[in-house]
Amino acid sequence: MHFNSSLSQIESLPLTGDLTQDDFEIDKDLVEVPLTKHSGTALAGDGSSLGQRNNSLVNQKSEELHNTFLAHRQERQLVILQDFPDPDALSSAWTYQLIAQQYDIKCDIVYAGALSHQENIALVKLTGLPAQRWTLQTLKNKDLSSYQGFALIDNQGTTSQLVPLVQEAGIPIVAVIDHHSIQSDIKSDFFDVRPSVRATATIFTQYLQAGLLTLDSSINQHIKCATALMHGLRSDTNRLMQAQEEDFMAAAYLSRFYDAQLLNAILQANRSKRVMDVIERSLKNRIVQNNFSIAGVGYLRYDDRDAIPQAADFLVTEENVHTAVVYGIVHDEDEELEVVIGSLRTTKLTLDPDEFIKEAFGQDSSGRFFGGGRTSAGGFEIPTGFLSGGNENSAYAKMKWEVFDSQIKQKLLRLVNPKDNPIQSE
Ligand SMILES: [Mn+2]
Repeated sequence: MHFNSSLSQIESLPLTGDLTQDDFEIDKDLVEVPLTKHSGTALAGDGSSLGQRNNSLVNQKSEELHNTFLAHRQERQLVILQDFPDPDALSSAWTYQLIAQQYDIKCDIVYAGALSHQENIALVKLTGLPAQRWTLQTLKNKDLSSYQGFALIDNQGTTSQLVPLVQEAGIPIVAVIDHHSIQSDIKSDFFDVRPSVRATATIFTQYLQAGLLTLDSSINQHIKCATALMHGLRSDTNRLMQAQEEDFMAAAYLSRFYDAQLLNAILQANRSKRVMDVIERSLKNRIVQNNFSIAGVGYLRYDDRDAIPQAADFLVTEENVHTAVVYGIVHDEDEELEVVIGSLRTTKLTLDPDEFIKEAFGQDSSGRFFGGGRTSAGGFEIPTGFLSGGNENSAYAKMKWEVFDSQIKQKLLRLVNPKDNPIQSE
């Protein structure tokens, strides 16, 4: 794929950052101007460049989001993240909250699991990012009737334990903004899911550029939010190595506002000993076949869950390996929760992690896939169901691990070595 945007097209990107809180009539016009200007080009087909088509889509989506916020003025909303939110999700949710504030919409950013990666903890602490952990227990004690809607950012509701309960409480879904492949047929007032974009932070930066919020270098919170977005964008693009034109354009815009020193401080966060131990186990246990590296790491504490993607990140750096899959059984004693969690990382451009994981593990009895992905990364979660718990009996715990380990390996190796397919050979 090559891009043919000339400098003049780059310059023609609208930077109409003039939305003000008091003047929505003018705002609407501002957002509409670039839309009419570019819509003709977008429909032209052959002659239109990628840059222009994106431009027109961004303007259209920004205007739709503006109108959605207008229609929901003065509401209170929940912004629900995946159970283990990453920098892309956290920074994008914060941006959503800041944009929504201009419409007198108050947002609470919530996640059910834990901030497990050391960089995520550093991000939240150092920027003061306003995300709250709401366990299922917290949710039960909350008065949800004060919320008039909820938004899903960097997910589509399939990776959060909170979503089914919030839906049961009758709270309508207002917005879905994500870059993962379509995971379900969820309906919302505003829907912007673009799997071709490498980071949700890119989508949000585009909203900022289209004028939904004017970043101001003299506002500390804006600097911190821009830094968080830069971190989200970098971490979802493997430090920009998998970034494409629009991600670079977004990073270029953020470079005017972000605090490089603060970003450096976030990236300097050290791994805990337990994360190092999981990486060690993944190295010991890995099997490499057909350029796939597969490692089961046994049992992990809930708070160390993020060691799994970090181990996969590490295993994929081995010579002759293009794809790494690492998985383990994660248990949370407080919540009596036990689930097999896995991460896939690939540098192979032709391997679609979403397709691979769906093909390998299939769906549960209600038709829900055990996992999915985006460009170069994917993940899965398989409940241990009736087999969960009882781990104080070490013989049982060992047997259980061996069953899950063998079953996951069989399912993966069926795709890795189509010739060894146990089903076909019968
Ligand atoms: Mn993301």
